[in-house]
Amino acid sequence: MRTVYTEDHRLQDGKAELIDGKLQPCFEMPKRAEIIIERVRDQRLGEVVPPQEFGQDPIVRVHKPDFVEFLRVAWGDWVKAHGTWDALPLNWSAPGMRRIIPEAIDGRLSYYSFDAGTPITAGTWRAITQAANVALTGRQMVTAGERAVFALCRPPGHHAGSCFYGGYCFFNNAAIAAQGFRDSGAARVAVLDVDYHHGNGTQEIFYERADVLTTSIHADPKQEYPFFLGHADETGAGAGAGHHLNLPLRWGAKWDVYKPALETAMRRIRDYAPDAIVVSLGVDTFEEDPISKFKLKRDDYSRIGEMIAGAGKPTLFVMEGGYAVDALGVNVVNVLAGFEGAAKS
Ligand code: OKP
Ligand code: ZN
Repeated sequence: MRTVYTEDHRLQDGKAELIDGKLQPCFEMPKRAEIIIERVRDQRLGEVVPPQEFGQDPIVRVHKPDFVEFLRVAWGDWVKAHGTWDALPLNWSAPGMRRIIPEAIDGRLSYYSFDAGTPITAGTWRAITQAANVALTGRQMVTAGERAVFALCRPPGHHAGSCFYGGYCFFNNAAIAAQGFRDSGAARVAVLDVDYHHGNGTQEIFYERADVLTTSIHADPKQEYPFFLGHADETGAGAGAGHHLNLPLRWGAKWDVYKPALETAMRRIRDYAPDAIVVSLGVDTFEEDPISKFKLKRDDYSRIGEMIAGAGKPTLFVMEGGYAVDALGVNVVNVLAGFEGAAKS
């Protein structure tokens, strides 16, 4: 399996996030992707190729133009107002307040975000457009006939919606790729999100559409971030009714409860008969993850890869979360190698 990768991800290197009541060093750090690419190379998973440039057109297919433009200018506007420390929002519009786009940069950060864990920095724009290019390049390779490709995106994307950022995510790389498959001839695309956190952005983007089936296995939003979406009764709306599947699991979930949930998701994906599958690949379900509370082990990731291969569809893996940095390369490559082993047999 080939990997798409660029060192430009290093340009997203935030100083701090607000977590557990403290400003702490960002868990979402450049080291994450570096550990993963090192393991990809050590294990000889396959060739590593750089992304091509696709411009803003495929991004505005899933994100609103005013949101994209905000991200493009946010750092410059922030520096004018406050200097070169990272940009973080401080308050949000509560029910009863109004959604009028503020002029001041502080207000626009608030308007377009949903948490204080996602700093905008000098290199954010380049890093996030390149992460989208990584996903789009992988999409193109799969469309051209590769059985599977790994898009080593960083920063991640699945919390970012049509007009909001948060949860370390700015552009929804997986959604941009899924839309890219549609725009290059795929009639139906399935998204499988195995990150520990609910992919609220991906759900929001495709919620009223039947041409992209979205499925997510994640920590129950009654217990876990992002809290306000990801419940089992959210199944799609309008034309998309019945085309979303949430499989929330309680804190402490081990392979014995994770496996049947993944079987359920894969059954739904098989029934949908998609032309391609996009996997939002988070490995923060790992037992040693510092911000998560599932208990998967290293070998479980090989099984996840095998089960995804069982669908027999062209597959694009898009990197999302995973913060146990030392084990990140092993766990991610276990999924990919597990997939390849099963795809061959
Ligand atoms: C991004 B991805 C948990 C605080 C959560 C944000 C987590 C973003 C995860 N105590 N802070 O889904 O891996
Ligand atoms: Zn996550």
